[in-house]
Amino acid sequence: RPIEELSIWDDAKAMLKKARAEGIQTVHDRLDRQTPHCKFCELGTTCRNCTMGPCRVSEKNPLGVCGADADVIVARNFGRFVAGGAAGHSDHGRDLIEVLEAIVEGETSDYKITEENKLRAIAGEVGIKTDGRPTMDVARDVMECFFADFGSRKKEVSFLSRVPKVRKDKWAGLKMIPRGVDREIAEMMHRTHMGCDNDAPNTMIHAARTALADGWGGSMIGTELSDVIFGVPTPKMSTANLGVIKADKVNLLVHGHNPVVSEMILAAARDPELLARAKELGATGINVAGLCCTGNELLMRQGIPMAGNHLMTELAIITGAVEAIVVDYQCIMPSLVQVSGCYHTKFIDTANKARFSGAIHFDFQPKTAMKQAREIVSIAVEAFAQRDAGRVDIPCEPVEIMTGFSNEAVTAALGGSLDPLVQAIAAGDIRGAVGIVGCNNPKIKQDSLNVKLAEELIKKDILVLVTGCVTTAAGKAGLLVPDAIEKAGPGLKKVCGALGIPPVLHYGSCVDNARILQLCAALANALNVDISDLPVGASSPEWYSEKAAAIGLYAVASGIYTHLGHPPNILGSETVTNLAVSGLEDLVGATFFIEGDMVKAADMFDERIKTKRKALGL
Ligand code: BF8
Ligand code: SF4
Repeated sequence: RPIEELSIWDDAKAMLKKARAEGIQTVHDRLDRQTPHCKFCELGTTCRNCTMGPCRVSEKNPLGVCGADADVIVARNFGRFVAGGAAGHSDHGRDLIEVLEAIVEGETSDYKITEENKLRAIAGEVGIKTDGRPTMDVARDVMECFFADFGSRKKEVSFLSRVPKVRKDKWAGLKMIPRGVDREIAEMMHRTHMGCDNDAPNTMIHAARTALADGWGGSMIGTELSDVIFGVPTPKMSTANLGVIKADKVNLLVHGHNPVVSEMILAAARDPELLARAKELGATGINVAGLCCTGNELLMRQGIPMAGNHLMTELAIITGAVEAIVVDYQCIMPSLVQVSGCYHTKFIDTANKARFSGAIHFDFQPKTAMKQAREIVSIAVEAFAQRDAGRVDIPCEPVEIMTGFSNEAVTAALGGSLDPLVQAIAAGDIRGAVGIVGCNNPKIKQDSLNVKLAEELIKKDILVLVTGCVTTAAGKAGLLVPDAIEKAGPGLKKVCGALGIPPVLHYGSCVDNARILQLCAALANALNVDISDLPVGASSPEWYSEKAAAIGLYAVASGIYTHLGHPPNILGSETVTNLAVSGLEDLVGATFFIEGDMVKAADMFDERIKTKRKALGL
């Protein structure tokens, strides 16, 4: 495909040209070679769950060897897909509990409890006594409580304390209450073994339960403990695009998801000794910039610059100015090792559960975190000497962005409560809110849909919250600065203008979609309604990952009308497809809708918001 069709961004296009000139393969080249994809896999009608198969079912051949039909096969595949995503987010959450454990057990001094107040607030919410108790005692109980949320001894995960009662009752009636994170994921695997759950709607209900265990369990724990350990995000300015990579500095990119590694790398990069060594080698400093979600985590809390989102990860290395790329896990294309190998770039992995052949490996542990982080930064610094200045091309100047919108920060900006927001919604200045979340997908012109939908929604006085890879998209489009109110409708312009905030708020990484869930629950509780009564929505226009599917499903199951730019691989089953795009409405008060045209998608949200406002008497 011509480069013009691959991305809306000049920095991406310049680097794609450079890649082609230098003979470096990218994700786009590989997609072209993989196209056309297998039709059965696209429809979800292929099954590899046992060795009587693999089977592919169709009109001509409607049953697998065991007798499973398209409905059963599609539901099972989708269920496992969602379980994969829930496992990713939740295992990330568990890693934060393990860091808390290391703090509580006195095994690390590299990590600390930074936000005692937040720790105590969370403890209160999950029923742990805090009055007059030492912080470490409270922390230990929080740790035990969250570890237990992963198991099977509880009737429900702890943060269901945040969910409006009507919603919980709805879930209870559907057997959709998430009991334990690992339990629901394991049960999903069990149900989809040959000869278990052979009723597609029933499998889909459990898929929703698994997703809820992610949203209100694993992800929420991940977000909340990250805040406790690394700080609650507050509004601040930063910059984005490939221009954040600096020709005169040692550039170290952090990529992946968990702030446990990247926070330490950032701290180590401020070490005066390492800085002195960088200067000795001719650099003016050490520049830590972010990619994808671990970038979002550091952006929200520390204001580091963002080099790019998912489809920029290969391209960032192609600038030729990256000394090291340090990864933890998730969404890290294995091709980055090869692309790094085309330059002086060191590719460093840090998690035993996410190793990359050909990488420099560190088994990163809380006990030794700072020491290891220093070694890693030192590798980056030494690599500066090997940089080939002739191959460096940094294609643009960075753009400004505003970040750091945690619920705590928003509440503080509103003067201590959500009431002003409720009033702005009631008055119709803010007609509703939509979270635009998720990824890039090389099948879609990079960020074309992410940006377009945000622009269309703010015009209609619909507040937009962004997380994950949509962040950099919105940022590069100039939507994450207060001046972007000029692109918003009159009501949104008035409210955001008065507060000095953008009409598109950066709410964090993908696990931080839990912040949006919490906000919705708080608004519903304030109005004494269900989440499905709110004039809100969610969207993932360019999604690709299992995690995005889990997010979409927990949003819908929580009562949030959710848009996808393209369907998951479920179209081979009418039963499953109909359930997703209409049947769930009766069960959970929301559905998915699939729409590739963002003007139409924005209109759909508009209609939905109108209906919901009317029902609320607004
Ligand atoms: O968790 S948005 S491409 S980086 S999956 Fe991945 Fe998608 Fe980016 Fe973050 Ni989320
Ligand atoms: Fe085929 Fe059934 Fe085995 Fe799947 S579980 S591979 S449909 S025989």
